[in-house]
Amino acid sequence: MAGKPLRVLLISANTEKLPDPVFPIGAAYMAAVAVNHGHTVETLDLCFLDALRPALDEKIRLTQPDVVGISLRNLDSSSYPQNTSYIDDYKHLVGALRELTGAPIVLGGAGFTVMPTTIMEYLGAEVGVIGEGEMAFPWVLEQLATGTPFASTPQFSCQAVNGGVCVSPVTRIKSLDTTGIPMRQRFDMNAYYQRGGALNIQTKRGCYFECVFCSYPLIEGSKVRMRTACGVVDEMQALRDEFHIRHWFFVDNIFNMPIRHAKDICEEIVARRLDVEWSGYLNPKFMDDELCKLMAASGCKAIEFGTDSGAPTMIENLKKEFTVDDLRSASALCHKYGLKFCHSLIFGGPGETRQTVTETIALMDETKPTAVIAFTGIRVLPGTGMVEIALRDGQIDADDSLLYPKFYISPNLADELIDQIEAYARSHSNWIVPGKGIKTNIQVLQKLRERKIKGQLWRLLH
Ligand code: B12
Repeated sequence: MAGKPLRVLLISANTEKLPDPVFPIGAAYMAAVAVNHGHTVETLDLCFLDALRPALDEKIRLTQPDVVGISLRNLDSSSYPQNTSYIDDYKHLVGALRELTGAPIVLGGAGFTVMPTTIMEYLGAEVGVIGEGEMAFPWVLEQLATGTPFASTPQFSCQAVNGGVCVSPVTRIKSLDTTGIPMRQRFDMNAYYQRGGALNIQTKRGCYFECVFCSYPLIEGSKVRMRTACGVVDEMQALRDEFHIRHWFFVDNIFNMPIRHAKDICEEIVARRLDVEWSGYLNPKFMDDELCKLMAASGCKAIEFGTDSGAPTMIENLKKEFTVDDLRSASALCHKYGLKFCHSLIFGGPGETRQTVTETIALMDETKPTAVIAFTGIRVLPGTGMVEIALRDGQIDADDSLLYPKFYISPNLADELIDQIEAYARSHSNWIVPGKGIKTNIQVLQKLRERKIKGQLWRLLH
């Protein structure tokens, strides 16, 4: 390490508790990387705080940080019409930090990466790290420790924004087995395990699909990079042995693609008789008998399919690369192996009509998922294909920063769609509609967690 070791304060700014509080795995990765580069790291998690200011005052007083890193996971709840934007809370946090310390602020995280320059302009930080932080964060710390001005190098590109700088690695990490594992102990694992029902773990990064609304390839790249099954299961085993963590969520964009990698992970869990339970996002196309059998044997208790629509026209319009038959056969395999599953839907995309809505609902009736999570309206994110479509259909302005959420709803339907979905969900007890607060009552969910129920709560629906 060049320069003196820095005192780094890492703040996880996420306070969202729906559908569950999720462990700040990105910030835990950053804690590990900073410590491994010789810095000292203190953390502050805003998720379960009653009040920000007293906790922040105390933390700054005790740690006297040289640098403050803030992990920004979410911009908003992405649900419509009921929506929560977190941007003003982040502004408030940065304002409070400015009153308490002169330490430079480094922003990072998935939410930040979705619109880095806009956030830099709004929050006014010294540095923002775009994308994965394992290479860039230590470099940023080194520049700060040595007082070196930020300038692009062959490894990092630097862009001046609003008096600060956005740093992005020129290439993504090739071998994820060398990045180190998250330093989870720096956050309250137990609180998340009790109140969120699981911890999270990553087996790969990247997504090579191009769904029209989706930011995943922008955040993690379009090339899929995988960890070895052995490395992943070592991580699970260590947490099981030391902290009795048995419930996991695989945070991969798509757990079962490549399908061979998913099978390797399941086989490794089975071979070690790990006795864990897990869930994750899956794609209906990459499902076969062998995988489902292995998933069931390795403790898979719940599958979330990123289905989005069950109507052939909409599947095409959203640029999803599977078919209605894939949805049928994936659902049938889940029934065969007793795997609880949910279809996550987004109604109102480009070209949605009453007819396509009816087709999707009919497919839900036919495939009989344990639960359906229905979003109405698409949160338009910069850099995705939705920007052009929303501009074309007059739903956003060309100069809209999209910092506060704008939702696209097919002009064929508008608000009538929300009423239709709401009415359907109210008469079908396995439908969850976040934008209408249907089955998202946080007190009810928390009561279930108090009864020590682990895993995905939608599994309990009928
Ligand atoms: C898995 C996932 C979920 C799972 C989480 C399960 C769990 N137990 O963890 C579930 C389904 C529950 C979920 C729910 C939600 N999610 Co989600 N989710 C994801 C997903 C696919 C992966 C997140 C993840 O864990 N990545 C792995 C970690 C290691 O990566 P990371 O946190 O980004 O950290 C890296 C970098 O960002 C960086 N970094 C992170 N912090 C910092 C800090 C500093 C200082 C630095 C330098 C770098 C840095 O380095 C890290 C390591 O490389 C992302 C999409 C994506 N590909 O990122 C969406 C994503 C994070 N989710 C999103 C949203 C909106 C939500 C919900 C609000 C949606 C909803 N209404 O249900 C909720 C909120 C839940 C909550 N309580 O916060 C958005 C957030 C952006 C936005 N649009 O606002 C994303 C980006 C998807 C999108 N639509 O664009 N989600």
